[in-house]
Amino acid sequence: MEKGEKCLVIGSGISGVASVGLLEQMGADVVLYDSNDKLSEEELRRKLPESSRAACVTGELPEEIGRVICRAVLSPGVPVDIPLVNRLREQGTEILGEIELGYIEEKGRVAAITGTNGKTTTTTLVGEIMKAQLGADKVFVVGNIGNPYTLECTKTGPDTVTVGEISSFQLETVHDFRPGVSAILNITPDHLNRHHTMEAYVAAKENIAMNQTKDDICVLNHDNAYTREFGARCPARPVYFSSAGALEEGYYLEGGKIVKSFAGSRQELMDIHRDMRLVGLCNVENVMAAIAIAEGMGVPMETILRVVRDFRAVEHRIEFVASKGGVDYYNDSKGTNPDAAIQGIKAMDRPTVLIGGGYDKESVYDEWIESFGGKVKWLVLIGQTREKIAECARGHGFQRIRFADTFEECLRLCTTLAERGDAVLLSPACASWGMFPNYEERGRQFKEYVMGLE
Ligand code: UMA
Repeated sequence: MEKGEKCLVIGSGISGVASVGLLEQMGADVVLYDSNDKLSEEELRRKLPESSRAACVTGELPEEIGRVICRAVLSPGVPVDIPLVNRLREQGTEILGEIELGYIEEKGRVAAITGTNGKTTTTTLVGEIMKAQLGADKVFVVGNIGNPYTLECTKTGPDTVTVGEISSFQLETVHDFRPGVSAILNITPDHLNRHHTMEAYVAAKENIAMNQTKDDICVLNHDNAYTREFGARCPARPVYFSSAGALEEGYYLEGGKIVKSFAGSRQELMDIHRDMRLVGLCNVENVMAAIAIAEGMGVPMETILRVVRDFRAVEHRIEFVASKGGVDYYNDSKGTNPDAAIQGIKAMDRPTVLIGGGYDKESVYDEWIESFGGKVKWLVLIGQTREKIAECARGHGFQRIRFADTFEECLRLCTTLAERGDAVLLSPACASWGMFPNYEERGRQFKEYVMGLE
């Protein structure tokens, strides 16, 4: 980058603020812009370190600023087809995402994980495995997990590994990003309000491998039609995992054991009941993917299995909170789409009072409702989608529905409805936006409430 190059950062969340820092280190002349006109320029300024010389703009971006911009860095939450981005693209401004910006400064090896569900657990587990091999100071766990790549990339070196959880939003704006090992854990409908079509969503996910070659590895789920089919045309060498049946080549679940099979040699790696602390079939898949990714990164199997055996659930993902009054409370706030929420229900082994609803991502809820299978005794609905979900549930013959206007009212209602021996599960099948800044806050409020119960 040329010194003094005019760069625009769109979005003043954690990615935007970190991007400003990196661009300034690279010598750019930066404008931090946020389209939210409720934010003042002062508020944007306060998000930046005092040393920053970036200009801050909110609301409408004045045309004279837009005209002189050479590069625009998009935060993940900024759609690539909004009028401002279209205008910049048309005038020849280079458009890149925060992940691509971070990758420009990457000097080590990279493993990158995407998928509709399981990304956070798999990324965290791969991060732990890499740390066990290389030491914590040589591993950076970044991306959608909540740690911007642009905050860590300048610390990388030839002996470091970056493990990235990369969302479809982030993959829309990569150009040269090339992980040595990539993974697409699964693809089911999500974020269709942003990507508009399933084709566009799938294409964004596949971008994770677009610069890979046969020297690289792409770990794929053999049980998912989208990812299985991608293996045939993937530029990297595909390595499959499956929880549905034996594979000639790959990692699979058979008779409660995770098995590795390559070149005619079959090795039983672990017993999922005895050797794993994570619950649910989705987590068996996450573990198999993590094993495949870590092996692809050159970690000895002995180290991998040692870390897997000790690894516990990630916060907000089917996380057991506490047992109060004979009722078990589970926080699955990260169940932000129907498919993830189905995994939450599957992991329950008792009558369950389920909290659902939230921000409308134009999801379809039929399969989620069908997965209730007599286990869900009450569905307590909150947020923008509550009417839509209720209508869908009634259509499937499920009538035990209650509405709550606030999260607090919802939680009190759940405690009243749940009887000794039941579970209360927060697994809303929707994003938290509208009622909470993010799913973490929704999960935290749930846990705080539960811990405050007698
Ligand atoms: N904004 C604009 N113009 C727009 C849209 C947004 O100016 O057109 C502004 C908003 O007013 C706001 C800012 O952009 O001030 C927010 O930017 P952002 O939404 O990109 O949020 P960040 O804080 O930078 O967090 C992002 C990811 N957020 C999203 O993808 C929505 C975080 O993922 C991620 O952890 C973080 O970068 C670090 O990489 C969260 C998420 O919800 C967890 N991800 C989705 C998911 O997991 O389902 C994809």
